[in-house]
Amino acid sequence: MMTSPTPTLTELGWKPFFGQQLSLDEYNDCKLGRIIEQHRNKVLALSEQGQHSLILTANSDRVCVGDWVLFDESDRLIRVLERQSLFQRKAPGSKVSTQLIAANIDSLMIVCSLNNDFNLNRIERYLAIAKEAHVDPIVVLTKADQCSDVDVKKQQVQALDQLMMVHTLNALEPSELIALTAYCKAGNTIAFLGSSGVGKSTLVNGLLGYHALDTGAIREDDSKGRHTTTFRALKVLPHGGLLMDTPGMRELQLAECEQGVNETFSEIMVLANQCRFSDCQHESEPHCAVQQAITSGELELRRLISYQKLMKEQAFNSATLSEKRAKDKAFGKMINRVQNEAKGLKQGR
Ligand SMILES: Nc1nc2c(ncn2[C@@H]2O[C@H](COP(=O)(O)OP(=O)(O)OP(=O)(O)O)[C@@H](O)[C@H]2O)c(=O)[nH]1
Ligand SMILES: [Mg+2]
Ligand SMILES: [Zn+2]
Repeated sequence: MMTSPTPTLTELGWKPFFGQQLSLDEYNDCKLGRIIEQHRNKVLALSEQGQHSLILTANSDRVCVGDWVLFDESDRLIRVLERQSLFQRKAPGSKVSTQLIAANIDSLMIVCSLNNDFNLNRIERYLAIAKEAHVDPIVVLTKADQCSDVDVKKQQVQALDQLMMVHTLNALEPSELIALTAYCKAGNTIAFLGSSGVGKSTLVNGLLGYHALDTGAIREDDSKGRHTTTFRALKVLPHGGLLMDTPGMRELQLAECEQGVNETFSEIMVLANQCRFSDCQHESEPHCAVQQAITSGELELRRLISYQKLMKEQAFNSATLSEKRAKDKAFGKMINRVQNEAKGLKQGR
């Protein structure tokens, strides 16, 4: 494997936005680094001095890959700097919380393969989290070498957003990655998200020019990936730019993503403005511009169904989250009260 000298802060993606957040004391006394790897029990930061395995406690700020962090001489985390962008989802399974996916991302590569994984509804989910984070999405359709109707599928993706960049390629063919190198500008951080087995690690290796990350063959019976990548990692490109590889996601449930969903379906927003009722649900109300657009063929029914599904999902998850936060807050207050009362008793008050 190639070893490169420790990058400078600028090469790691440092921007004035982060510098403005530092106090003079922090600037003089703290160490500064970027989270480059996040494992189940370990978080690695890279500073101009090298790698640090950070010590976190139950009270530490939540961190995720891409974060800029301050830590002390013993590598104890002090705080996380305010993020310029953040991708998050509802934590998978029955947990009521959000999961931080990646921070301070400049471009998102939504990776989807042109074999059995191809799914427009899924791409719309990723678009919603990108829009919510104000990050430009780029769609990369891999395994073009295994698909007989590449142009049809590319058109379908382009139809989701005429202004979005959509690339089709064979990720195993280095010459086909040239189109993606244009995004790899010095200091730019690019995250790769998508299902398992679509070729995220293959793309990152190809752009790096060496085998930095493990890749794994997909299952023969159903073409699904085997979840080869198990942790998120940020890799510095030799010619500038940073690439973030992530484990394939089984489910991407949206939470607190209303604006992102609305922006992803902006043509429905435009139509909805023309409905007679301002609270039109676009179901059976009279003079519904959205339903009219479906009848005339201007709007695809799939788009409306997908929009409504994602909107409901994010609203439900957001409500559950705020309910839990309210409960936690009340519980915290109760604990404080009990502790204060106990103190009072001890002191004979
Ligand atoms: N034919 C072909 N195979 C590809 C292409 N991209 C990736 N592969 C293969 O697909 C398999 C999965 O690739 P990975 O890079 O491990 O996929 P991943 O998205 O990182 O998957 P996880 O780490 O499980 O999330 C590997 O066997 C790759 O060699 C492509 O464009 N064409
Ligand atoms: Mg991988
Ligand atoms: Zn309507």
